Formats: sequence, structure tokens, C-alpha cells
Amino acid sequence: LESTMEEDETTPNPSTGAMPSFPKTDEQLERIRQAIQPNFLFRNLDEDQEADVLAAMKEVNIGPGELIIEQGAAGDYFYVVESGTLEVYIKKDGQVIDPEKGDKQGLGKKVATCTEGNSFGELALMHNAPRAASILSVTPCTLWALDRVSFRTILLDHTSRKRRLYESFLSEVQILASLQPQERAKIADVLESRTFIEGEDVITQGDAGEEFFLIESGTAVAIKKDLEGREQVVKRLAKGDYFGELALINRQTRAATVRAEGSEKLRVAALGEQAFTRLLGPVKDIMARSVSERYGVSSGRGSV
Ligand code: 1OR
Repeated sequence: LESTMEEDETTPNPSTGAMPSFPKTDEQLERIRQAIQPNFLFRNLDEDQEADVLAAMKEVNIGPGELIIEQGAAGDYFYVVESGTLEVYIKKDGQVIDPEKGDKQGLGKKVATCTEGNSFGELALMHNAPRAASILSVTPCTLWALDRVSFRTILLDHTSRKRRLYESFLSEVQILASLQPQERAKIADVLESRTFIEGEDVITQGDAGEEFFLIESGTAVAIKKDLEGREQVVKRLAKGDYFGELALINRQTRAATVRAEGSEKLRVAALGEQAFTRLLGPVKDIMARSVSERYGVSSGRGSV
């Protein structure tokens, strides 16, 4: 049975100050700050929490060809990549892959690459689960490692706050109805709230799509340009509706613009592409199937 961060009572109280602290130069601190800044886990940390994270991170230098995480092992560290490139491999039970097709060291199939500013190793620590993938360095790398206890202590507060915030909202979103509560909790962990005022665009027709969105409150319109370049409203969207899935499913550019409408601010929850693939796998098929229903079979006009 999976245990979530809230349920783990072994996590020490942050106020005991039992966290490790590795001295760093101002330059190093700045580099780590840059590296963790794009990462959802570290957004919205207060100053003290950020200071704790930075202090607890340990520099790790590795050469090329090192297995830094092995699938199935217990989770000990979370890593942020400062420099270098690593590859992510996943091996399914009993899977045999032709070495010529990239089964490096019997690690399975390459599913992703990590470079500067990326991070990995959070899943096993967040969910008390075995490592979900193997991570192999392909160049010399400088990584920042945060130990399991510090990771959980610092990020616990933040995560449980987010889960509470999104729990009831996600349970009312129809497309997510088939998911288990724990699966919705994992989605809550990675959602990021953003607001838009009337007339602002959340996504723009023709752009590359990197995120999926759920509407938390307010309303929006989906707009497509016709052949003469005139904007046509093709759909209205409100609380609980989703958009932005098409570009992620079809790997095409955004098929429409979605714009905030009305005097109430539009609030959306964004989910990045990697998380979309990882967490909405079961829902993705339903979404792909419902594309025709949502947007009309004939021309596909209005798809977002
Ligand atoms: P971990 O603690 O389980 C392995 O240790 C890490 O690989 C994992 O945390 C993630 O940070 C990272 N599926 C699972 N883990 C992934 C994936 C992934 N990509 C990176 N990691 N993918 C799903 C493939 C079906 C790839 C998504 C693009």
C-alpha cells in the first residue's frame, strides 16, 4: 500500500533544526537557486524553506556512464542537475530489448533525458515507492543532492497544503472521475495555479504545446482563426473544463487560442507535459476518444 507524504509520521519536525547543512559559496548558492527555480517542487517556498533546501543540498560530481539511480531500489536522494546530461531508462517486468535499439546495460527503454535545471528522483521520496526508473549519466555531471529526510521535511508542508487545496476541486472534474483518490493526489502535487484577466491568452493558436490546463474558476473562450484570419469563438469553457490536451496527445501546435473572458479572473491549474504523460496515462485515451464529441466530428474545428 502506498503511503503519502502526509501519512508518514517518521518525518521530523522542521523546527528541531536537525537538517544537514553543507557550507556553500554565494556563487554556488546562486547556481542552485537557478537550477531549482524552474522546478515545481520548489515554487512558492517561503524564504526560510528555500534557505533550508539550499543549505541541505550536497554537491555530487560524477563521470560519464555512472548509474546514479537504479530502478527498483529504495529512494535516498533527490537530485537537481547543475550541468551535464543524464538518460532515464525504464524496464518493464520480463521485458527484453534489443541492445541495438538502445537497451544500455540492460536498463530497458530510454524514456527521457535530463539536463541543466532538470531534476529527478522525487517520486520514490514523495510516495515511499521503489525507484520508478534508472538514471545513467552520459557526460560528466555536477548534481545537487537533497537527502530523503530533508526533502520530505521541507516539502511536506507545501505539498499537503496543495493537496487540501485541490482535493475537492479535482474530485469534481469529470474527466478525472475514473482515477483513484491517490492518483488525484499526485496530480494535485504538480498542479500550478495561474490567473488571467479578461482578454489575456492562456494558450495561443500555432504555438507549441507544453502544458495541459483545468479551469478552477472563471470562464474562457476558445478561438480559432478562419482562413481570412478572422477570429471565431468555437467554444466556451468554465469551471471543471479542460483544454490544451490536443497538442500533447497529437504533438501538433495549439489548434486554438484560449482567452480569459468576463469580469471574474480566470484561474487555471496547469500540468506540465511530463506529468501529463505520467499521471494522466489512463485518462489520455478517454480524452483522445472524446475529441470528436467535444469539438464535432466533421471538421475538427474548435479543438484546442
Ligand atoms: P524516482 O524517485 O522514481 C527515478 O527515481 C526517477 O526518474 C523518477 O523518480 C523521476 O524523477 C524520473 N516515469 C517515471 N520516472 C521518471 C520518468 C518517467 N521520467 C523521469 N523520471 N516517465 C514515464 C514513462 C512512461 C517519462 C516521462 C516523460
